Amino acid sequence: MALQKIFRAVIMGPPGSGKGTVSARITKSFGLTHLSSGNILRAHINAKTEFGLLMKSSIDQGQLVPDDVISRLILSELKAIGQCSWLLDGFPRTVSQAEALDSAYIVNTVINLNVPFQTIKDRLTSRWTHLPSGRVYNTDFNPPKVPGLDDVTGEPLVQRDDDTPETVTRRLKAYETQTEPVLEYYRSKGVLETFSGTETNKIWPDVEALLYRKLSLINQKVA
Ligand code: G5P
Ligand code: MG
Repeated sequence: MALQKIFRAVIMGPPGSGKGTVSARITKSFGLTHLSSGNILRAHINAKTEFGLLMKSSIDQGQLVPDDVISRLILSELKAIGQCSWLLDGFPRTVSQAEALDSAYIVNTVINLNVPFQTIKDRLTSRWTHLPSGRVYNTDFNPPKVPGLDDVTGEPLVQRDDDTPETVTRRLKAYETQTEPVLEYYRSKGVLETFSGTETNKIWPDVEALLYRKLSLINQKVA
């Protein structure tokens, strides 16, 4: 669908709920620019920047990085991509981050993936990632064509340092205490859309239908 007016969306959900997987489908179908806070942080760590090295230990321990640091980083990335429709994945993750985003942009829609914690724990131990692009695979759900290699570049896949069972438990705890209040924040603004389930393939048609509806409305307003 061609976008005539700028559309700004956020995708939320616990670690491993499928934000990256659904974002890739949204990008393909609707052409929004995808910005993942986790991918940006991991790119810094991979490039061994001073900033990345500072953030690495929090991330490896399953803790959130400081609000002011991540808010500044994401707002400057958004400024850099300019006037285009975007989908933010992994940010905001605290009410303070949501307020920082609000001070600069109006968010049109928040997609919330509500996936049970037990489903998530099983998924993350079998996730493989292509770090440079952020593409994700799963040995059960969407295995790469050649085991251990990225489909597009043929480069090696790695397992994330924060995907160990102990760290996943800590990330889920951080989600409950720090991120769940953000759902209430967006609910009270009337922009929250929740999709519940255990399988991305069953959730996806509903997400796609919602976005068709929202984007048609936006395009009609412009016409
Ligand atoms: P991230 O990178 O934002 P998380 O923890 O929010 O990390 P994560 O782990 O990237 O989220 P996801 O994107 O929600 O998960 O899920 P995914 O990768 O698409 O899917 C997970 C796995 O399940 C994949 O292998 C996929 O193929 C598979 N899968 C998908 N659907 C199905 C299905 O239907 N069935 C099956 N069997 N499998 C499926 O953040 C990382 C860290 O960075 C810091 C924090 O330290 C954070 O812990 N950080 C921030 N800190 C502060 N504030 C912020 N805003 C921060 N953002 C990042
Ligand atoms: Mg992700």
